[in-house]
Amino acid sequence: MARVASLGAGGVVTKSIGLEPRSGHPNPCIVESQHGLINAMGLPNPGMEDYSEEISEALDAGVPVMASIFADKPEDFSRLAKMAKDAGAHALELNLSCPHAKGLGLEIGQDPRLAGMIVQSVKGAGLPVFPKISPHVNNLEEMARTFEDAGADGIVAINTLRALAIDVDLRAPILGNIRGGLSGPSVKPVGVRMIYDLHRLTKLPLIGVGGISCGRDALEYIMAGASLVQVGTTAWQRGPGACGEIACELGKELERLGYSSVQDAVGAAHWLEDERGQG
Ligand code: RRO
Repeated sequence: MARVASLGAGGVVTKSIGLEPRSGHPNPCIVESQHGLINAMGLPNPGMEDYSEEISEALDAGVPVMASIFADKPEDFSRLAKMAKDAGAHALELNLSCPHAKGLGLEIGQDPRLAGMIVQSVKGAGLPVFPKISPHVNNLEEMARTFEDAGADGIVAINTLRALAIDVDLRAPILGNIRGGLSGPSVKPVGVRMIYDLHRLTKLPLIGVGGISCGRDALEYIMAGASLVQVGTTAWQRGPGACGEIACELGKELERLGYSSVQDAVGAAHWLEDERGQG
């Protein structure tokens, strides 16, 4: 995280952290294909107590650190939120969207009542709260309203898409967990569509993520309605300098189009639908 920040990222998000150490799913847990990356990591992490040290180190880089947390019930989310705050995190991302973890992530993030309770349960820590939602959520309007009512400070979209890869010689699925989540350039249109729809449903700030590999990709998310973007797969593939490079390219794209800040471009692509009166 510190290296990514020193190479130009404006902030960092941790791997999702739970209360207890967790080894994750069995190998193989990542497959690369021409369509992107399919992972079934299974939320491996050393638990919040140990991870707090990594958060402290990341803070030395001087950029905002967002702690991503996961649990299966509101009380545990609440404990994690307090621990993340004590470790110095500046904001919380709630993982309500990992597509391949039993009883966690997407399995709880599709239930608006539970998702709302989880958001409420972490507010006591006093940090800004950003639930991260799945592209498989099909009650987007209800979820957006739930997050607003529960006091979320913004929404992150999207997590990976449920996916599977088969080795035809072995006649078997490749991933140890069989099912995984697809990320990389091929998911970008799905993410841009979700941010676009969310922008029309809520005034909450939006964080766009999914398939961003250059400044132009970032600007697509921004014009759809995101005020901040995250980069995952590209940084994994190209190395820790990718975020700084994308930020540089974004600056040039904004200048080329006559924008003086990211804020000026947020939601810039909505005029067409507004004009048609289909908003
Ligand atoms: O660790 C994972 O397997 C994982 C997580 Br926490 C997530 O949110 N999304 C994903 O594709 N993989």
